[in-house]
Amino acid sequence: MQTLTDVKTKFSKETYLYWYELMLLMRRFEEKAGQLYGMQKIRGFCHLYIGQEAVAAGAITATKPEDKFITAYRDHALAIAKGMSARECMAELYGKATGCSKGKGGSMHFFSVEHGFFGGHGIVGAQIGTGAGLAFAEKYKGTDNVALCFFGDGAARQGMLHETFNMAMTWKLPVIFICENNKYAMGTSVERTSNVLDIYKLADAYEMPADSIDGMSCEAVHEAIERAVKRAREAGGPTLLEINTYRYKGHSMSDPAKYRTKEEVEEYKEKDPISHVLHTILENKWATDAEIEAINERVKAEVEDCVQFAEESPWPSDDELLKDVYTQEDYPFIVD
Ligand SMILES: Cc1ncc(C[n+]2csc(CCOP(=O)(O)OP(=O)(O)O)c2C)c(N)n1
Ligand SMILES: [Mg+2]
Repeated sequence: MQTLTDVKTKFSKETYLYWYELMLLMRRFEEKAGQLYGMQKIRGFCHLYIGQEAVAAGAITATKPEDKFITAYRDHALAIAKGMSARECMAELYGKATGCSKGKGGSMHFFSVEHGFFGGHGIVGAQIGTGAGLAFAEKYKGTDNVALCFFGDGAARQGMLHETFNMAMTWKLPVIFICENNKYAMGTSVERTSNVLDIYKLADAYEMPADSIDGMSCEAVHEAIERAVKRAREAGGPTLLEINTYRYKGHSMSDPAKYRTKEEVEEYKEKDPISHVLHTILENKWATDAEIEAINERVKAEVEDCVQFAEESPWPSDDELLKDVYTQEDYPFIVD
């Protein structure tokens, strides 16, 4: 895949080709993860991002590598967007020692300080406060880096959001709050969780700039995040973006998704971001069918490679059990 610096020209041919390959990798990686889950190669929780890829793709081209990302448990695609390898991500799903969290976090807890990816969090809404903390650190250190803090429509109903919005505005922190409104929190629709259905309006109480965005469009996501990032870098403080998106699959692997109709799912699939980007590439004759096929093959090979890597990787050794957990430092006698 091209490097990020190659695609900075806004909406050039290179940008579209980058979006296409990146989103295809996210999707094929997760389709494979879904299959492997069925084969019990992957266990525990597993939440797929399929359908929401344009949010991650637009976010990455609108930011720089030094910016920090944090999200909830639906974290595979954002980690890949941040440049984490398919190998370290698949190995983490397998629970292997070569995984990005040494095989101890699993699907919900991808993490890489090196890539500016700060998780992967299972407690709904907890990462909203931590995301503001990441932004505080950047401001404290005097960098112009920003933090992108992703959370769901369900998380937007948590008290954590209000306390964080208050402090983030008071301190004008360089944080962009990104609510990925995929219409459901597990099986509960947005309409059943609040009187306020336009989540971006929650920012009004804190006089925080906010916008509502089409999350099936990489272009719209990129432009909105770019505006918010510019404001944050120039010490203008936070922004809330409600990005309207949709997950094609169930909440997690054990969700039969009976709370929505097939028609509703089909309606969103018509706006599929990968098909849309491919269509734009072909319409503009920016790539031949053979060139697209070469990208498809490259992605397929990368996914096959990461599965083989995960299969062949070792399990964490026994002495890893009490490393990187509070117990070791707080209660050192446990190790003896
Ligand atoms: C504090 C807390 N309450 C409840 C749960 C159980 N839970 C896990 S995911 C989820 C739904 C969250 O939905 P949303 O924020 O919209 O994110 P999405 O899954 O749609 O990406 C809930 C209630 C939890 N993990 N943490
Ligand atoms: Mg949701």
